[in-house]
Amino acid sequence: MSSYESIIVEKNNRIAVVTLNRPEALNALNAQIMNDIVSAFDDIDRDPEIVVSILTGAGRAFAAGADIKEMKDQSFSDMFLADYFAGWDKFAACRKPVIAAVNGFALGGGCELALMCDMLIASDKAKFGQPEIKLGVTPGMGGSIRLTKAIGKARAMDLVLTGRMIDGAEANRIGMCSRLVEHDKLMDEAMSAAMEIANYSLPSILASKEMVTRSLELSTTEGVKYERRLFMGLFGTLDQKEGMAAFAEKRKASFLDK
Ligand code: CO8
Repeated sequence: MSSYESIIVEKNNRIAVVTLNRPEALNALNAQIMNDIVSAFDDIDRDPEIVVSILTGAGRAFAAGADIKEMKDQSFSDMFLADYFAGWDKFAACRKPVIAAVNGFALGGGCELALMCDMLIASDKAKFGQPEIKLGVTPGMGGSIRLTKAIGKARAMDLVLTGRMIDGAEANRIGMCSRLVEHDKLMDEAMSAAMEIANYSLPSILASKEMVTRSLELSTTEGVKYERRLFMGLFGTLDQKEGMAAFAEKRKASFLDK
């Protein structure tokens, strides 16, 4: 357990669980919560004991968006000069996988934060949406790009232009999430996925995240080349030798993260 003002971080058995903890404001993303997340994930990225994280929210929201009360009186210059919310790019650049366990409202910046994560598991109480249009603005934390890549143009336009909310079942059906579970089983499901990942070798986990993430920005030819370089690079690790030897010897691999 570590001490941050607006989040809770628990680390155990190679897994960090990070909980957004402003339930009275439905975990609205203010500067404090962003700074806490940036600092926690910087620490997680450097921590050799941690391989994978779960990000979730306390109470009835994952995060109900950027903090509207904090933003409402900002001018263009205020936003532009402060590079308001650029910290989220640091979170999105975390090299270790992050599983979003979406427990409730994931709206606006909250939906965009879930989309920055690598795997997205939704509870049947989750509600997703990009309601910024109702506030006279647009998505501003990467939603127009990540949401469109996740669910396609027509569906992204539908959410961004109408501002309507969809439930976890619909989000799962249209490919925003990879798993939908009963609310009470959300953290068990996220933890079991994290434990499965945490069994593997860190170099191949990092390479997997890197290549899938980069694939969204590269052409097929460049992406395939990039993937092959990373794949070949893993033949320089002890864990590739161990993983393949264990297969040949019909035993469980014992990885060293080396
Ligand atoms: N910001 C600040 N406070 C919030 C937010 C928010 N996004 N969402 C909820 N709260 C607060 C409420 O004001 C309320 O506080 P209080 O008790 O002091 O009045 C408390 O949380 C509980 O909320 P409600 O009473 O409204 O709860 P309901 O169950 O009635 O409604 C909803 C829940 C539907 C989720 C409702 O709270 C809501 O519509 N919230 C706003 C959702 C929204 O519009 N989100 C998008 C925000 S804009 C955004 O995210 C842009 C991202 C890009 C920024 C990039 C900058 C560069």
